[in-house]
Formats: sequence, structure tokens, C-alpha cells
Amino acid sequence: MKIILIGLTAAIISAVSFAMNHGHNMDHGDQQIQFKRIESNGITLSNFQARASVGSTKNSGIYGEIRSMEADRLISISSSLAAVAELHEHINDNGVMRMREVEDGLAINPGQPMSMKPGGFHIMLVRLHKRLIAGKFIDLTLEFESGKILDISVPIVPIKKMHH
Ligand SMILES: [Cu+2]
Repeated sequence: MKIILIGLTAAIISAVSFAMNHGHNMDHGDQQIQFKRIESNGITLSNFQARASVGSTKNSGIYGEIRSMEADRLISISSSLAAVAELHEHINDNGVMRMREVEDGLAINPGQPMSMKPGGFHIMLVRLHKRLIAGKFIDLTLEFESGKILDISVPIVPIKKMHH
């Protein structure tokens, strides 16, 4: 059984109104859009950001931090803008950094933030339907083992501005 979180609608509305507000300022250029912290039913998401497309690359990554009040596991990810979204990790394979899919999802322990960042755990977007443009948003659905589902809007940022 899936539990749709009550806080969700509010989270989406705040993300949308934020996007609209930002739209007024777009012409001024350099202002960085930021992901608002979302707290919902014991799960806190912060600093989520998607990497803007470079050239015609069809893949991209999403990073961010997840906290949970109780032990949980991020098991599934999807977005309407990508054919596939996978949970990845980087491994050192005899001196060569490689990415591979995390088989059983990402464990989130209480009081211990699960951090997804370049070079570590990340969400991999595979076969994007369109380019990710800096300043816009990408929708993302996160599904947890507990049955919790969060629909969020993630700001797209140019690679040079990403938080590490
Ligand atoms: Cu990857």
C-alpha cells in the first residue's frame, strides 16, 4: 500500500510559486535558484539540484540530501523528462572511477543524512526527453521502502554553480 504524503501538495505549490517568482527575475541573469527544504512525514529533503545538460548529452545527474526520522530506504526514482532514472554510486575499480547502479536502493538511517553528490551516490537520469536548461525545474518522484512517495520539483543548475 502506498501512502501519499499530506505535505506533498503544499510542497509542490511552494515549488511552483517559487518558480513563478523566479521567472520575474530571470532577465537579471545570475541569480541562483535554490531548492527549498521540504519536510514531509518524517522525511526531509534539502539542497536538491539537477545538472544542466552539456551539449547534446542525453544523461544527467541529480544530487541532494535526504534525512529520515526512521530507518528507510530510497528504492525508486522517476521523472517525466527521462526514460530511466537510476540510483548510482561511484566505485574505484583498480584506480578507475566507475558508476554502477545501486541494487537495493539507498539506506537512510535516522539522524544520519544520506548525501548524494558528484563523485558519490547520485540519481542518474538516462535518455533525457529534452535538454535540461539552467533556471528551469525538473519533476522528480522519490519512492521509499516505507511506502512514502514524494513528488518534488528540482532546480536545474549549470555545472559550475553546483554545490559540492
Ligand atoms: Cu551515474
